[in-house]
Amino acid sequence: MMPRRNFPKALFLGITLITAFNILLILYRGTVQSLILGKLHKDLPFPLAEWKGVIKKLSHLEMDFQDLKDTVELAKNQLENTNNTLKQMLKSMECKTKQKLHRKLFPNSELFRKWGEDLSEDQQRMAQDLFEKFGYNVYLSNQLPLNRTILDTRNSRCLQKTYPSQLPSLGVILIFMNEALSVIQRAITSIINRTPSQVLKEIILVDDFSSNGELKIPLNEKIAFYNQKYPGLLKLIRHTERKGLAESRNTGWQAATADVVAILDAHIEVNIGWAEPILARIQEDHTVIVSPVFDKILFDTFDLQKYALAVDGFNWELWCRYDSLPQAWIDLHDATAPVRSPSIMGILAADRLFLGKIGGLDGEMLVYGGENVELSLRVWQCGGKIEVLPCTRIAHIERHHKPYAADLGTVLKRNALRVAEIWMDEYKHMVYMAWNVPLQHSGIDYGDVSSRKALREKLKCKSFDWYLKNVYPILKPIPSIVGYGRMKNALDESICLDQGPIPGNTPIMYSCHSFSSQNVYYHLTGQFYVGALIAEINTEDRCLTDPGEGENPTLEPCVKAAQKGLHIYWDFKQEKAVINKSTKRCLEIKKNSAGIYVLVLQTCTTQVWKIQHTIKNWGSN
Ligand SMILES: *[C@@H]1O[C@H](CO)[C@@H](O)[C@H](O)[C@H]1NC(C)=O
Ligand SMILES: *[C@@H]1O[C@H](CO)[C@@H](O)[C@H](O)[C@H]1NC(C)=O
Ligand SMILES: [Mn+2]
Repeated sequence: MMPRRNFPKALFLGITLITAFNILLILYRGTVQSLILGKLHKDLPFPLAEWKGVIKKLSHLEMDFQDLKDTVELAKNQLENTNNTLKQMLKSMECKTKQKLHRKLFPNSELFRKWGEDLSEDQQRMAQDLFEKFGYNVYLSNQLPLNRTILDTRNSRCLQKTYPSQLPSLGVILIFMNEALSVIQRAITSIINRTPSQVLKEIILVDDFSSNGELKIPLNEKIAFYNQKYPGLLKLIRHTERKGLAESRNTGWQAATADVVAILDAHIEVNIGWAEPILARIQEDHTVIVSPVFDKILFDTFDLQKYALAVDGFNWELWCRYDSLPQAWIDLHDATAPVRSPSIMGILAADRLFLGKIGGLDGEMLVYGGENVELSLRVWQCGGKIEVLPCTRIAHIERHHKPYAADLGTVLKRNALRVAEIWMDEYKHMVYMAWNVPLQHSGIDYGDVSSRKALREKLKCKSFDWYLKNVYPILKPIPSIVGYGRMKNALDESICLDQGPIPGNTPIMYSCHSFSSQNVYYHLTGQFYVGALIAEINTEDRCLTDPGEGENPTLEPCVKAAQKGLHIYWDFKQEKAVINKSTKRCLEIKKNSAGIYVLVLQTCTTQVWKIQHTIKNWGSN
């Protein structure tokens, strides 16, 4: 439907442009003429008004006339030039207009939102195909120089830093699965060009069983070509079955021989001076695991977007995110100083032997997601530390979509439970609750954790409680939750309590689904959290509230609501009423004029509620 509608639109745009241009041309000619007249006036030895008087000065007449003739000649030439320029402009404009008239074949594709105006239909088809397959603009990548210059995003104080002349050697591991060849080559080129050759010992490519043809013989040929120029620098290891990101990283680590390993994605470009801070810091302290600062390579234009310095954190689903800089670091007033970080994003650099000693990556983590948190907890709890180095910047392509994982959520959940089981002790229930999974008989197979637990024993690692208190106090465990999950009224079990539209603070009843907007958490204290579990210091969960007037409940930030004296405490037992004993008002549902159930606060009838999961036998009596 869209392409057909779009064609007349483009035509109309073209005609409008041409018309507008003609009008401009007329105006422009007018302007040119008045400019020339202006010049004539200026070049005349007297103002026009005195012209008559001038003519009388016969001795000067001939000279003046010659002067005037020259000026007119000049003006004529200029006008001709201008006309030619205009003609050229018009021609190129017609050209552009014609190009714009290429039918947009994929008007809804994110790829063409800011890019690809001039592509023919065939080119559009090719670019869109590649985009769908890879999640970024391979068509463009194939045209960009492999050694392109990117913006140096470091703080200027990084440029004044000096590093020891003797640094440990560096091995770079690039892992990939069906990455575009030109993207991998650009990563390799950036590493070779931006790492001091005396420290760069090896680049190890790990192919996690790609199926793309161009990663077979063509990649072998490219590697042979690099190794001709830099003998022995590149190694390629190929998995013969898909093993996932964590195992690929381990494969690279096993093949490495350098003092320090940097384990990177293959869709990156390292920036100037990236390696020296890593090597110097790990030389100082071999227990530091380094996280670089990422910048973003846009998936469509491949432009670089600078990211602000931040630390790497995660939420109770163990999904990564950025947190603000710690006050202790800000107080140092040194933009180049390492920043203590609770976690890594994925990409890391480490002392090769230290990384091995603490167990590399957990190879049982599937596909991707959560493996970074697993390593982070292990590093901190088992005697290491994680730091973000502000002067180490790596540009990273953020895919528009991840072609290799249609249902990433299932894997993320499974990996998160695995991390919780191994590392999070009595706090593991927070992860279960955030994912809305029952504590017992979850039905989720998180694999065998015995060897990882044995490793934890062997390394005499600290508790998660220690980690929360000393490394990541932002996460706030909530021991008072006794019931969680979907909240249903016995009148109609196909609808669930739901946080309602965002923005907004009006809870609703809505057809039950599996998204976190229908998560409900009931506390022994009587609060109901509604929506995705946050449980953090700086961001508040929202509480079901009796606003005191009217019949509709609201959602209010819990702590603020409590401070304001709003009514957020409810009596509830499994399969009983949700009731305020003092006011005798109950949370109930009733059909509105359209026949749809809505939430109301009213004098209790006999309605009862059921919450999906209960904890510690709560509500059983
Ligand atoms: C990239 O390589 C080409 C060919 O070797 C060279 O001419 C060009 O200057 C290089 N560009 C940069 C930014 O290094
Ligand atoms: C129940 O009513 C009492 C008395 O008005 C009030 O203090 C309390 O906050 C109310 N609770 C809720 C959940 O409305
Ligand atoms: Mn990546």
